[in-house]
Amino acid sequence: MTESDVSDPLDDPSEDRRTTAPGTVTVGSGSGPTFGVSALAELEAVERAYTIACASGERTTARWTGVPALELLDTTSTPPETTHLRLASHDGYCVCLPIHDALDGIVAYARDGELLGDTERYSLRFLAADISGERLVKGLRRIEPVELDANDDPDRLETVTLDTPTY
Ligand SMILES: Nc1nc2c(c(=O)[nH]1)N[C@H]1C(S)=C(S)[C@@H](COP(=O)(O)O)O[C@H]1N2
Ligand SMILES: [Mo]
Repeated sequence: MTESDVSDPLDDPSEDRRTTAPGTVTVGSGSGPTFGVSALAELEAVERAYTIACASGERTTARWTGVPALELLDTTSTPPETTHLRLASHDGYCVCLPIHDALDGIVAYARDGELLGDTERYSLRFLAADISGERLVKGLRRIEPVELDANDDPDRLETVTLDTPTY
């Protein structure tokens, strides 16, 4: 398969891993607005405690600093029919959340007062309350609005099992 065979970027979650610089998040499905850590830090910050609960039983709670997903989505036009947001990572990981749940979250760049890029291999992360740890995407690369029918399965747009996890 050649690149031109990929007509719908949703068919290939890793489609633009080569073209989007690590450490930036792009909002929308096209080329539009892209934020690195310094651009995010210029926006009004929120600080919230979130617990990351893994299916294995491990739990960690920290104080995260970032920008509400809602604010970022407001920087571009989002189709009113949007039902879900697809959150994709630089490592190919990808989840699809109901828009209501996703907009309640933040794109974080710091944890317990330290830039993520100083202590982790990623610099941006999605965090939200009442979302399983599995869905709190590290190395966030893109926030993409999608429109699903009631009988469409959002899992179809997810990639949560990586052969070689990066983070
Ligand atoms: N990009 C990416 N995000 C990811 C994962 C991953 O493999 N890649 N693993 C998920 C899982 S299963 C869990 S439990 C949490 C773990 O986050 P932590 O390493 O900060 O505890 O990250 C989630 N986010
Ligand atoms: Mo996990």
